[in-house]
Amino acid sequence: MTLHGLKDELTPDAGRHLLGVVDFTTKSREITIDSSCPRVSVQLATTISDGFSEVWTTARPVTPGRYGEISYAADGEFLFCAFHLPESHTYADATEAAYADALALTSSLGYRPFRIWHYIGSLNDLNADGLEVYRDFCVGRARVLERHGITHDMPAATVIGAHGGGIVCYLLAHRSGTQVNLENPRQVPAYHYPRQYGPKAPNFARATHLATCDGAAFVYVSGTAGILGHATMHEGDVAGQCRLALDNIAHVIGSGNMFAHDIGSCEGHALTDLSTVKIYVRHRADIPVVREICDAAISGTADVAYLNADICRSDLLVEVEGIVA
Ligand code: 3EB
Repeated sequence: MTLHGLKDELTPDAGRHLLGVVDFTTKSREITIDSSCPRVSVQLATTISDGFSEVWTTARPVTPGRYGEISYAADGEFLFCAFHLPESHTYADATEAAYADALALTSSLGYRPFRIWHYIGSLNDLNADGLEVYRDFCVGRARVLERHGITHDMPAATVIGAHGGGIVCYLLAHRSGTQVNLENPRQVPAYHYPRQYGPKAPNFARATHLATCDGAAFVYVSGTAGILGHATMHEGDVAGQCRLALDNIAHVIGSGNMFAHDIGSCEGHALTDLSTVKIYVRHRADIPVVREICDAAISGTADVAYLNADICRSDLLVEVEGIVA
């Protein structure tokens, strides 16, 4: 995956094929399938020049398709799929239906999801029933997973606020790699969060290790915040939360945690091994202090994007996700 400036037409490098494109831009648009793969837009830029595209490519030719409301493309080994739910007063039912379709599509084609992103407008606002939109979304997701008997062992994920446009969800899945979903012993698994955070707990892993059929290995790190146990730490202190989020990531990708998860082939990683990073900052004015802390911790050659966005708990000020490639 690479991050590029926004362009109408994207040309993959020689020998590569586009699998999916996500534009972080000023307007939410319907998902299109042009130049043979889905193109998704997330309303998270303030000006066109702030915008960028997240571009997923593969070495194999890609076939696109639609399944109900889901747009997808697949190359026989990797699959990218996405859906968009329009702005609504409640989301649980629509989330349940679309998630069910996404899971049905991936499993019927023989793929297993290894990384999921969700961008949700008005994330911390209350819905028509007085439930926070994030918690409303969690109810819909939990219902599908319960129906499939999935209690844990979900892949890495992100849920972040968008500046508008309902819910956009996209995921990556693989067919014959080896996937291990990682927890962080310093953090309570999300599916065990107590009821104070909402009627249905979230369900995602802290990271996913993927050894591909081509012999490559990746760690996809979930959106990670300043949480220890299940509690938000450093309330009101964006620098403290940012350092803790980075510590949490260092712990998840480090050798001790790899060993604890029986990933024998992996010697563990450090923050400087992250090659692509997205950093979400609740208050735009906090971006410089977050940037100073992250730039000192992350490699200068990494692709790093800073976005002004809402985060799942209203007391969280910063969240960091990334990929070790
Ligand atoms: C947290 O650790 C912060 O609901 O799928 C991060 C990543 C968060 C994914 C999700 C939520 C989710 O609880 C919030």
